[in-house]
Amino acid sequence: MRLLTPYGLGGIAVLFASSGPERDRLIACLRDARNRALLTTPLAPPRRGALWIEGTLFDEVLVVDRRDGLELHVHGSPRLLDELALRFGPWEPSVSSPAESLLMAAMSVAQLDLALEQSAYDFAAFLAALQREPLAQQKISLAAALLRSCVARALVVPHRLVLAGRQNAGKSTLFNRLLFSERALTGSLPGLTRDPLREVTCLEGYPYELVDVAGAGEAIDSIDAKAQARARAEQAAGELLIVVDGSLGPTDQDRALWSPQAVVVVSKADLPPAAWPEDFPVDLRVACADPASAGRVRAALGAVLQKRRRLPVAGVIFGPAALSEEQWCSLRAAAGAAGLDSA
Ligand SMILES: Nc1nc2c(ncn2[C@@H]2O[C@H](COP(=O)(O)OP(=O)(O)O)[C@@H](O)[C@H]2O)c(=O)[nH]1
Ligand SMILES: [Mg+2]
Repeated sequence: MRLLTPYGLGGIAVLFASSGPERDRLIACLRDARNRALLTTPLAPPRRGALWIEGTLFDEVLVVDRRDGLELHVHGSPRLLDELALRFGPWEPSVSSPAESLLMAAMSVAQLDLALEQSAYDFAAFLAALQREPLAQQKISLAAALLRSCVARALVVPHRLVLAGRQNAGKSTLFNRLLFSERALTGSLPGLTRDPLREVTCLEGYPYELVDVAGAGEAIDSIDAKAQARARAEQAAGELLIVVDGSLGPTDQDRALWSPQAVVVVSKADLPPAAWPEDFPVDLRVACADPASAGRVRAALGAVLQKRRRLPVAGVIFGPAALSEEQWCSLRAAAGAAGLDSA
């Protein structure tokens, strides 16, 4: 049975049982308002019913009998869906390929272009054909597929960036601009950001998971101290976007956070700048206070990140590529078997 709506996100979930035994099994569990077997025929008007399983009323449902199967509208709670999955087998994916799922969920034109390009290929068939080539040719083809797939994966899997820097540096303001929304609380009061906030956005076509966390500084209470500890844990597990208040300059804490992978953004470029130490690299200077700066800030940071990650202009990649984890694993296994280093 397929789940046609996103798992656990809506008040109502739509399930689909295609014709045959799957449909019969479901119909056997349906009762009408008078507790009789629910009779339905393809293209009959939608009917209200009750879903009974093992003598228990599970849910009140809407039954839509379509030509190619039965649609069941149930309540969308994850708990109910899990119980139903136990009885009716695990949900089949409602889309048939990774390219198709990217097509449904694309957040940028570049992702959409990639999804359209990749849906014209059958990756499994491509990989099988490639493995029948003579070894020398196979190695060349696999190396090219690995390269394409690295770019494709960068277009599909959000790259995690955790904001870091002292309280009031402007982290949450930057986070909001990058998201085009007032997602995080901002202000001159220290300790405004507590639980880590995570959002995905596309910059120059590539997806990023941005994590806004509490800033480093004096903890005003035990809640703030815990928030700072959570921030350090997030920062230890992700690549850093260090935000430094340009009117104050970097602190020893900023220096301690720095690594060659970190991206340093100097905020408040509209204010008179502090003296800046020569040995502390800067990747970008921004003025974020005005929401109208969002487009500019997003484009500038997107370009810095794209260059840092050595990624091409986002879009089509001119050949079949691994989009899902599963495809990526099978490509790497094939490369390993052919004697290529795919790390
Ligand atoms: N002038 C100016 N003020 C800014 C800028 N970015 C942030 N601020 C202000 O700095 C203060 C702290 O910002 P916030 O984003 O909450 O800092 P956080 O503690 O690092 O998350 C707020 O009052 C912001 O309005 C900027 O680019 N220019
Ligand atoms: Mg904040």
